[in-house]
Amino acid sequence: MAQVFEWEILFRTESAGHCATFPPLESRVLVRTVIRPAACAMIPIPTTKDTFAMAFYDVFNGDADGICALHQLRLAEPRDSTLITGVKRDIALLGRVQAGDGDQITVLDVSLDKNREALQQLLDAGADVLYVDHHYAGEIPDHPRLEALINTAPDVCTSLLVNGRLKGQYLPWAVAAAFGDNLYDSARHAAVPLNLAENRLKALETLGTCINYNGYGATEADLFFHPAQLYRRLHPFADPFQFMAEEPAFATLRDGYAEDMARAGSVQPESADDQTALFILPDAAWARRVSGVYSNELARNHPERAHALLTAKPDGGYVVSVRAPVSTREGADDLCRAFPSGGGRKAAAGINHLPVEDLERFEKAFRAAFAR
Ligand SMILES: [Mn+2]
Repeated sequence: MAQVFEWEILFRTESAGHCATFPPLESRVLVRTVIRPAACAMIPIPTTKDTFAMAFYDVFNGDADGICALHQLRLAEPRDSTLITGVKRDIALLGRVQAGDGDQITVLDVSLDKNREALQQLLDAGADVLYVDHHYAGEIPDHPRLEALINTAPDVCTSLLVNGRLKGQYLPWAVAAAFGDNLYDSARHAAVPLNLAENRLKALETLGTCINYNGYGATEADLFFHPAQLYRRLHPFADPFQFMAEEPAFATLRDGYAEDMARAGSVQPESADDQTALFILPDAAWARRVSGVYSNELARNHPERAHALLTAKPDGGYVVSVRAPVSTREGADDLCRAFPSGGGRKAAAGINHLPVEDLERFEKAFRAAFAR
């Protein structure tokens, strides 16, 4: 009689300090060894076909919306997953996932259109994908292993979509995220059932703004916290007010934000009228961090005006943030997609690299796009 032994081996790495480039945090391998009575077969041979390993990947935008979407999902359904994220503009994230049969991938707040090829490959490899997003998606693949919750309406964000899926279980985080995505009306509307005093609502606004602010930068070196690290700091707190009171990361972001915004406020516009305003910020870490949130604030303070914020890059050219007028929330995506590295949403979009020689063409296209 042959004897069969089975071991389940658990590989595990500690989660602290790990980020996107690390291997899965946990995987299980089932090894079966058969020992037969014949002398020639006394050496145990693990049979690879019995090997079983399933991995979880959480892929998310490094801004407030991406982080708060994942936070809500993982409060509801805890998972020890590999985190794949980066600076806010780093949206081609799915290509970094190496997954196969039975692996579970959750993708939050990055355009499906920009991750289409990687998504198709992962689905073909046998992975299950939950995709929640509000950016331009193009055609959504029809695949039995893909669950897509995608809504590109200008007044929703990924965290609000996740909140709907979780039936409002962690609503304060979705409210903070909506503020972070500059969806102030949506945030206040969503917050109604919470019955918050105005100062508490304002605190959620500050929280969303600060987490969002942390995501902006050319590279992770510009950021106060790697978005995966910020997510891990925040994840122990189901209550956002407790997070703000107890976690020092919040004070770091709040102070950094105030300082960077004061610097940005002293920069005069290159051009400004009733319809458009264009600013150029210098090549500096503070400018790269603050450009996105500063353009959100400009957009709110001048709701009838479109805004373009260009931040000079060290090797020439500009990173561009465009905000459509808050009164219409339209046209930013079309404008930016007319440039090779452009993309985004109707209300807020950007260009990752605008060569210096394209500056004039951009200025013209920007004014034409929002002329009334
Ligand atoms: Mn978003």
